[in-house]
Amino acid sequence: MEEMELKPGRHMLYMEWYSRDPGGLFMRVNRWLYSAQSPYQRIDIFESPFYGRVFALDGITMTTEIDEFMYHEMLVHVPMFMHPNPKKVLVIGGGDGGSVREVLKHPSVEKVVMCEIDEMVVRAAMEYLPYTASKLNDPRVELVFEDGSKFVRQFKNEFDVIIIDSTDPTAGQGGHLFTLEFYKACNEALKEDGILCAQTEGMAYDWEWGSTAYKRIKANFPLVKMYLGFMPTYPGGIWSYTYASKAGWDPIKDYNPEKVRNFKEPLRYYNEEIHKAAFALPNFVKKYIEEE
Ligand code: AAT
Repeated sequence: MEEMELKPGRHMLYMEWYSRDPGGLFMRVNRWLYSAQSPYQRIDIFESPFYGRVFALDGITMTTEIDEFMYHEMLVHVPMFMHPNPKKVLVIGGGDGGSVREVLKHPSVEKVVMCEIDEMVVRAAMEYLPYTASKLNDPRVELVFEDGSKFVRQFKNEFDVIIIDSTDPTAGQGGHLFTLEFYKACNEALKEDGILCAQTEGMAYDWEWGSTAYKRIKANFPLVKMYLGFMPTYPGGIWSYTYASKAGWDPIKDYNPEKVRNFKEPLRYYNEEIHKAAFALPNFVKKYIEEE
């Protein structure tokens, strides 16, 4: 049977309920592309007239095609530009491939290990999110399907940069990637001048998790700074990330914008000004992450 063109105006809706139940996000759905229950979580991918393809785990939006670049560029380029010569990178989580795609824009990178717990997420992304997953077949990429909190423990002094692209601590297996022990193991898996960067939730709704993650990272590294970036389809619209340096490199004082100015790959969000501005925190966020 020939497929009929779908007319606009009579769409289905997708709704995400935010934690604390204040309300949430809804989007028009044009057509559903994929739904499956993996051993870890429910996976859905649908097509929306405005947001493009949307990927959700257990009903929580992970990426949409219109704004995934904002999240992935901010999570990846801040640590990658802070490191003078990142060769070996570990991405934990990030099954859609967006973080790996951004890491590989850096010419110094020789190897990226991506440790994602759910192989079904990666297979679905390769089929239905071709741009986000576009670099997962690159020969420099090694895919590992395992709980990142266990996997990282086998390494000592191994990686230049570790990127934690995890689900929310309250969803699926994401909680393992927010513990004090996990951040300690990440510290040990990094080389002496290694850098860690983690997504640390939205400070508008999930400030307890944001501040807990920040404090736990701070307990394991000599220099730790939270920064923020726009992310329209995540709760609150502004997302937090936490940068940590084992050698104590400050993301403002020790930043070398030359590397950014000479960068050959086009970027749509990150630039020299954004790098500096992102570390300026609103008072309410500063208050949440203050030490007791
Ligand atoms: N770049 C996409 C954004 C994500 S996806 C996070 C990924 O982390 C998921 O594919 C999930 O399967 C994986 N994951 C969860 N727990 C673990 C674990 N213990 N080990 C390895 N991988 C894991 C994140 C968006 C977050 C913000 C949403 N509000």
